[in-house]
Amino acid sequence: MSLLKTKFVEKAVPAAADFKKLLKEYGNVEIGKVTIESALEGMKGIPALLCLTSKLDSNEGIRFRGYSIPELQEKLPKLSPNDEPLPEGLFYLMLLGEIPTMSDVEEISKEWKKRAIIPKHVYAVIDAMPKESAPMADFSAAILALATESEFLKAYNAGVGKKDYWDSTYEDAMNLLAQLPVIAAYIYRKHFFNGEVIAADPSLDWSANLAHMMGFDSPEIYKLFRLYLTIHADHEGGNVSAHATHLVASALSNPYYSYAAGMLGLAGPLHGYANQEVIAWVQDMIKEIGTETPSKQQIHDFCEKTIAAGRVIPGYGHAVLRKTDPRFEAQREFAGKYCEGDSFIQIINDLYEVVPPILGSLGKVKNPWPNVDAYSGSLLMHYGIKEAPFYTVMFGVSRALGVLASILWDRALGMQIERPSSFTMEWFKEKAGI
Ligand code: CMX
Repeated sequence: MSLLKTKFVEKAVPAAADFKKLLKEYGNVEIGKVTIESALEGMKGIPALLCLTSKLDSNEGIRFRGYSIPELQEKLPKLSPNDEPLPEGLFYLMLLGEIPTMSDVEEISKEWKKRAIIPKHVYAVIDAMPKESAPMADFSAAILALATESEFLKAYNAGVGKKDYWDSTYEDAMNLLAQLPVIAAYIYRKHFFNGEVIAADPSLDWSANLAHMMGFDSPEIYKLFRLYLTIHADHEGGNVSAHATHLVASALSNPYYSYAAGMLGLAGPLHGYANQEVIAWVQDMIKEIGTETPSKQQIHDFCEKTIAAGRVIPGYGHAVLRKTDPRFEAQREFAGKYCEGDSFIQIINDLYEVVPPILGSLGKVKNPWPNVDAYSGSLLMHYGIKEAPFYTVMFGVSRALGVLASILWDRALGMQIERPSSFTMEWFKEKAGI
């Protein structure tokens, strides 16, 4: 058994006993109240999910196992002191709750290289999708096609007992994480480079290899990919992609089905699709105003027009955050270091001044500040990755780190099927005293 798997089971066994004890002895302790608003407006704020991998504070932003993004940048293993952390290390941290050593990270890297095998029929499924299908549709279809390889499915069908579900789930999670960059790059090359595939370079890490297989090679791009794949990895358990993965996994669907469900949620405009919408929207702005260097007043007028048309400003607002997203800040810092003089990024920076007062003045937007998606596309554009419809796939590759670590814990703790109750309109009216 690999060191990571051994360490996971050493932690999982006592954690599962704690979990059972919590339920048995404290199961009837009340932990929050549910109002009509919280139930009918997306269940926001209802304490209803367990998430070990990360926690989101509305003012401070995300912490992964207690560590903020700047802390991850300082503490997680890096290839050189000025580099960004290796996401392999973040996976280790999210799974075990411990900062890994470089040798722990190298072990994971080695394993993922070994496991990055894609059966032929998966390529055939991607090839069969029409050119005009969205890259996220190809990505989800490919993940479903990969489910033929599911170790969980095989173990389940062979009659394995509940307490061992985590074992085959671990194998599936590790295989999927190894396979995803290969699939993502294949989809990118199919859509935008006539299907000319670039093979993985065994000397590169997980993130750099994705850039390489997409056709982009430079130390700076590799660094950007390490940052990108780190910061998008997890955002606690209630966001649509994490929750959808967890919900589907709770029915004992295998990790491929569960993660594919999460990806279909990520593909929505209010979630990960926003990273492509930001680019399309700024491009519309440039076209309409007729210059690549619009003034702040012109940007302001374009934003007002978007709102007046009943649309949202993509990349702004959040269901939980109430301040600027630290993932936005991390990317802005990267741009400040490496992308000076980029007029597109200048618009993104100007929007940061212009949009919050506009959204604030509407009186209904709970968070007028930017989220992760406001910046990410502009950085990719800077390095020549201009195909915005692909951006959500990159978000999805990163999100796999968090959601797969989480469903592994779901299996280890023996979590039950998720099944909240629903009520009729009459029931809600009666509760309201109407
Ligand atoms: N532009 C214009 N209006 C906005 C807005 C924005 N960026 N953000 C919120 N609002 C509006 C909502 O549409 C809602 O209007 P109605 O009452 O007329 O329906 C009102 O303000 C209240 O919404 P809220 O409580 O502040 O926000 P929600 O929790 O309902 O929604 C989010 C959060 C992210 C879906 C929303 O802010 C939004 O649509 N943002 C733009 C899309 C986006 O960037 N999504 C990516 C989020 C990050 C991610 O998951 O990747």
